[in-house]
Amino acid sequence: MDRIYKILFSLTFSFLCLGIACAEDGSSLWLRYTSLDKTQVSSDTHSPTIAIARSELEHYGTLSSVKLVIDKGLPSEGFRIQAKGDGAEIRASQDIGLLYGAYALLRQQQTSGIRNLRSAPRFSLRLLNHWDNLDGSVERGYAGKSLWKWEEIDGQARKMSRGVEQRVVQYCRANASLGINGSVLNNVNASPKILSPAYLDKVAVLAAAMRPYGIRTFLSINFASPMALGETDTADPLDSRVQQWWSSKVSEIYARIPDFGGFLVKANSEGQPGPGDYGRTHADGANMLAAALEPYGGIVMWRSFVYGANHKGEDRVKQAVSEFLPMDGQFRRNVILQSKNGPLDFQPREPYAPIFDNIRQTPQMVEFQITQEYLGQSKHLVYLAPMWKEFFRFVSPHRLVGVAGVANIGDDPNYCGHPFSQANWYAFGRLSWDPSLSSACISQEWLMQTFSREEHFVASLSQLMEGSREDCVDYMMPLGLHHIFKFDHHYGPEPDGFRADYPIEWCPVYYHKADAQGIGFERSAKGTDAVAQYRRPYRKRYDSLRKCPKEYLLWFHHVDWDHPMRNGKTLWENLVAHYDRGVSQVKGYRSVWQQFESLVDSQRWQEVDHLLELQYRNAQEWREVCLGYWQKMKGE
Ligand code: GCW
Repeated sequence: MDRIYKILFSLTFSFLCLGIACAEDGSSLWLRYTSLDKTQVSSDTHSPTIAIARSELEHYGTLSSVKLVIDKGLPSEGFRIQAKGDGAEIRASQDIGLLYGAYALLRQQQTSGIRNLRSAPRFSLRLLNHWDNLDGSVERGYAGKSLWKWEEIDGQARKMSRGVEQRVVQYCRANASLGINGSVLNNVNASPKILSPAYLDKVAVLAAAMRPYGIRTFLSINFASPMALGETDTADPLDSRVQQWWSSKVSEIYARIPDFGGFLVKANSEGQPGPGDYGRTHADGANMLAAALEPYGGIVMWRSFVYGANHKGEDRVKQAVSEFLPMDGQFRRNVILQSKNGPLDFQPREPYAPIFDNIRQTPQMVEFQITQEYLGQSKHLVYLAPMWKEFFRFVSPHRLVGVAGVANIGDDPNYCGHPFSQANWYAFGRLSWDPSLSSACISQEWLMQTFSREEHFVASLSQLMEGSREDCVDYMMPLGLHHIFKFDHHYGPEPDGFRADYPIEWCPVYYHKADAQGIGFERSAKGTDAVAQYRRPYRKRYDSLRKCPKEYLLWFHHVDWDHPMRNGKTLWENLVAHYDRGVSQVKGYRSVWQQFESLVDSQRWQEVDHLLELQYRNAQEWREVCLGYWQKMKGE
């Protein structure tokens, strides 16, 4: 009897364990290491960062020993891994390099197996931009509320509650595992209150948690802060009281956060205040802040996303170059111009932003959007690495000092909403370290660590992910169409969108210009001449209706519905074919996913399965609404 009970007990116990193992909520991200407590780690120096490297390796390493060695000959932040018998040696010139090396070793362990590797980051600034508001909401966030729990200020500002701390630590581990080295904590539509002492105390607590993981803290600022906080009666950057205010504010920040990174600024854009309010230029504004930050080594990241101000009426995609080109050369050395990858606004597809061709003397950063504002939010499986790789085909990483990614992170259990949206955080981090990695290699790594190493699974899902961005372009807005989203939330289709009380640049009809004859925005020399902002050979190529790549066709040209395209079919037939292709691709996602039910834990499997069904229904809606509307415009 006893024995039977024992067997029964152990069976129930194993089922329970299995149950627990099955119930994954995604909170482990790609760091699903098994605790083995096997590896002996030695190092010749000690620091909080090295302590983290040691603990990660001691708990999760499979090798018998790992030696951590400081080697000043290696590049900044880089590392070298050398396999040695049943152990390995990690060398780096700084502590943070050793931590990066430790995570790289754990990644190898979960994917390719341990091998010798030398690695160093391509960009010195690899930042997440959080559009988090002080009321806890996240602008364009689809994964819950802000991870920072801004409500815990005042009495609570000096420490984080336990639950928050655990989530923040997991966030830091995830970032350090990719090499992300900075976080802008708050929305670019910034509240002046972020610079008040209570919030700065809170920021200092977050900064302290992030510091050992090599993550520097940055803030977005509101240009009118001194005035909004009631401390000056102007925010004119050339006014000495304003300059003085910023200098002392900056010194207040550095007193709390000695390694503070600097400011990100959205000024005179979409209603935000800026130097233009006082007849001053963006350079005047940026330089005033840069002067305050300079003594501490801080930087200003000034966004070029401005339209509707000084160049009102001009084709929106031309306005950044029109505004900033005349100022190139006027910025202080610690100012970086930060521009979105495309000239409009994070559309599923845009040509690259020509500001990267035009600005020569000011350091530049690219801003990608990890959160899928215009790509199905956290409801559609759309893997963004192919889009970012496409950008780097046109803009060489050598022209940039950094990359910023608008984060898709919130307080949802799995941080990102859709389980596959985690792949976009992962891919952003990997590409910010090494933009030459292929998007397929990144998705394979991610799949192996996040779900399963089973070969068929990895091959099938990585292929699906690889095509998902193009599929999204097809079911939403193929052939260069853009911005035909529903007002404001930007989730579904609204090609007929027009509201007289909105700026025209927010109305879909401004962008597609469909009429009885054809569709598309004429940006060739015959139209707004936006093509003139591009370098050769793109300028000519985009200007010519015949030579323009079909993926940008309706971005640069207004084309007749019956225009014969290279494949012998008319524009209209091609449009229909693209929408059909997009929808049928997404239909296929679910059958692929259903083959792997037994391989994936049930919670995440079901979540993805439901979302894929929703994505299919949404794709059908996009096709029906858009084709129906175009047909009406054609007069059918
Ligand atoms: O894409 C638009 C978004 C706004 C955003 C703005 C920007 C933060 O719809 O939500 O504001 O761009 O990038 O400044």
